[in-house]
Amino acid sequence: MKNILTGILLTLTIIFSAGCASPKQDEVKTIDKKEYAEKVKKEFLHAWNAYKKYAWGQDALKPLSKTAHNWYGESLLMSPVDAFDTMFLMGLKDEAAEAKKIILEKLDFDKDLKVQNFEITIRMLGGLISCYMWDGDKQFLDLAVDLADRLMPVFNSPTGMPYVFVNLKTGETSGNINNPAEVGTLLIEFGALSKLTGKTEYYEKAKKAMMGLADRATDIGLVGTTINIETGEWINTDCHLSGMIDSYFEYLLKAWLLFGDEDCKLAWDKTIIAINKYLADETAEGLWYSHVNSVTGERLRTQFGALDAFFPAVLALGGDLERAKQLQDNCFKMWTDYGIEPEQYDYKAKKVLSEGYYLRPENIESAYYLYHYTKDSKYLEMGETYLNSLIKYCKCEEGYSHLESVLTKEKSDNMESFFFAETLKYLYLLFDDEASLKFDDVIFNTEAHPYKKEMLK
Ligand code: DMJ
Repeated sequence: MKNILTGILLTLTIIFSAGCASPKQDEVKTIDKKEYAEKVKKEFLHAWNAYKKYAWGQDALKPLSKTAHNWYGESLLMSPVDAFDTMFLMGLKDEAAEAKKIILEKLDFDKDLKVQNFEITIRMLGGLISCYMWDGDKQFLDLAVDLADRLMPVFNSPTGMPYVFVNLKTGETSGNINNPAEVGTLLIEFGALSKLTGKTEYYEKAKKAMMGLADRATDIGLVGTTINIETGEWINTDCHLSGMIDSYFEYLLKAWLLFGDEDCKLAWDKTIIAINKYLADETAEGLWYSHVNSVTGERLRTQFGALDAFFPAVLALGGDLERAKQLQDNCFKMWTDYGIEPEQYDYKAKKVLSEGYYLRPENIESAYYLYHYTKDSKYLEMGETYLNSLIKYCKCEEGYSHLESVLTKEKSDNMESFFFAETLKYLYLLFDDEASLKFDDVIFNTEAHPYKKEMLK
């Protein structure tokens, strides 16, 4: 009898405590997310206020010397343009209004400046289109059109693939050795502009550039690192997920998802098969992606890095959640092994190849995507780690800085505008529970500017 009673009591205790535990746990998670979203916002303000204090109206803050930096000698207001939609999503109304005011009053592209088409497209054109989509003021769109028209001469090459540089005033182009990232990461921005203005030329030119690469993929379906855009000849045949190629892969998938462009889907389908066949490296310690020769498929280096860490997000967006989860586990490990991630890493030798950390967002971006798709709280915990590491190692008296070395944690005097546009936005959105933005309603450009699908039909 005693045993029976004890059994009943135990069962009741389990049922009772289980019944109480689950809402409590949910409650705790919700409170944590809100709290962390607020913490990220606070850090955004720490960085933004420093920019305002020492670099207002210039491209970027140099946080250690407390001076300003302009990419091309004269300011193109890179930080305000890149940061605007983050402030909008964070509900920082006063800051967003100040940024809007200076952009609309001061931003002028009629300047004799030789600019890099890719960076200006993803940050400035990409940012202005997003400003228009979220704020609604047509003056943002007018600025985007003016800028795009000044960039358009880059496409006047024999192959249609863009030159690297263009002068904003004269339209003079230069730089015939380009790379897949700079050739094939233009269609989301130029395509969106076509949809918003009805002027089809932007879409056509940027798509021709992207297809110029897809059509020149090697027999095994890969691309190299550099290409002569006048002859179409590959110069460097190293294929990888890192800088100079990365966002070309991303835009094949995203252009299909955003515009329903079947040619992009076809190219993406072929490319992802080749990437998983040749670059993927299933090691005893999980999945990595390596460097290979794009012609032969031969593995060249077991090298991965901070930029490559965008790929779990792309895998997840493309529907391959299993590989996405496996790779993200290693991306996170690459971060925690050093307290913060290195720029380049040899995953076989477990050796840092390039020591810097440049406030990059990709690892965080992937955790955000994976949390969206899985709702697994481990990705929130990753977010907590990212935030704590940023505060511990990169926060300065005024703003946030790059690290010269993740080994020594020595700081360096830079704070790129993508820290506002991407790093802090993805971190905020990870904790924000879709309150400011519904993941499925947007496609992010590679600078984390979210484009509303409904406006681009
Ligand atoms: C950003 O400018 C973009 O995300 C680009 O695609 C890669 N590099 C930086 C961030 O690391």
